[in-house]
Amino acid sequence: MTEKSGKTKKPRLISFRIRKSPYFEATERYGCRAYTTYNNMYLPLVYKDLVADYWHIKKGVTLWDVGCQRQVEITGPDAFVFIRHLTPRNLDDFQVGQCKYLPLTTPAGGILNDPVCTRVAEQQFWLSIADRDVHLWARGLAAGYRMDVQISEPDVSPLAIQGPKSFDLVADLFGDWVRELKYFWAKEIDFQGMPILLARSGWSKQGGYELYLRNGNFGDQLWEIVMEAGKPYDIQPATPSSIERVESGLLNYWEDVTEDTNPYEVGLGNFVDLEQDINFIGKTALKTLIETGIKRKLVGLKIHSEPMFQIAEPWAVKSGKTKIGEITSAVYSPDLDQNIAYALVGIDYSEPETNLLVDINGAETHATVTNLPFIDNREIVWSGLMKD
Ligand code: THG
Repeated sequence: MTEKSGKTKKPRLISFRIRKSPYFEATERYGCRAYTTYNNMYLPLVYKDLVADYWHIKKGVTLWDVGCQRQVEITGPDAFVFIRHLTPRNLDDFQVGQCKYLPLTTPAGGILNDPVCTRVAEQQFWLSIADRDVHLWARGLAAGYRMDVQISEPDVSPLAIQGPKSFDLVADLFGDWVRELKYFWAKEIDFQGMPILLARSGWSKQGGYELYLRNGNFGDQLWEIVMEAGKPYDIQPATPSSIERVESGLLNYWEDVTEDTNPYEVGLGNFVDLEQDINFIGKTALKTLIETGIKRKLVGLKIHSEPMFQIAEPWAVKSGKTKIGEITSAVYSPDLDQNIAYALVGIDYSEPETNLLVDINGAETHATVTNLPFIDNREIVWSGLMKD
């Protein structure tokens, strides 16, 4: 772009084609320096720098625009039975107001998505999806099954408040009852005229809440109210942390989990119930997998090299000269002062303490298999309350 003066103006690399969340303007105003895309929306990546943002999540409280966690809403007389066909998880005890992490499987047993599902009402469900077009899958299936359901993407935009100080801040804002709200439970509230579903959840293990705003027009207002109330706690805007989530054992779709992986390989076997009556998609394939046994497993790796400040690639993992797997995520953990990674490796190499090599751009680096998660933060997340 050339202005009259002849000076070149820096182009703003924002496109109509990618959707903006109702918090987008706020994220720009608050200094977001880079975005990625997720469900065809902008997702903030970094404010100060990845390590500063990470420490703030671990020590303080942070506000994340996660509006890209789109909701696929399923309603109608067959909504519950329909949801039950999408997932291997047993939903017998799924109550209104509860959220459940719900891997969705393909007929071959691969993972199609790993949303959080909220039962908003008896026959109203939100699938808070990872980065993949679940509504298309759901519409096709509903037609094929001839089920009486409506599938839509409602005006709902999650905003996450994460970090150990989130409990005090959210209690200041919404009342002390939020301290008693159990992990993965939600409550509908009217907050200063804004319709919100407030859930105890979020993609970190530092404790926190997600506010599902049910009217995008209030996006900026809600952001500002939270930032203002957060001042005594030194709240900072941040983003889902690529470092914290690996420390804590959270999986990322398209990295650690894809359609090419199944729940047993990536440690989600506890979300599969083959005994239930429902003939969910992938049941036969998963039964066969259990009988034949899995050939690969997602493991933790400690990589013994200088702090790694580069974007990981699917580097080859080797035993001697033989390639036995691939890195799916790798970061430097400042807390552990250690490079940590997930790798999908042959089952024979998945035992803790196994010594392997990672080929990082041609440099063979020693690595050791380790148990997951790298850091067990359950106490912070549950904060003294039992999960169910
Ligand atoms: N919150 C909401 N929507 C989301 C995410 C989220 N959509 C996209 C993405 N994240 C989906 N993936 C995950 C992965 C892990 C978890 C949540 C969403 C998670 N898992 C816990 C664990 O692994 O310990 C709890 C699982 C359980 O016991 O039910 O939190 O973060 N709204």
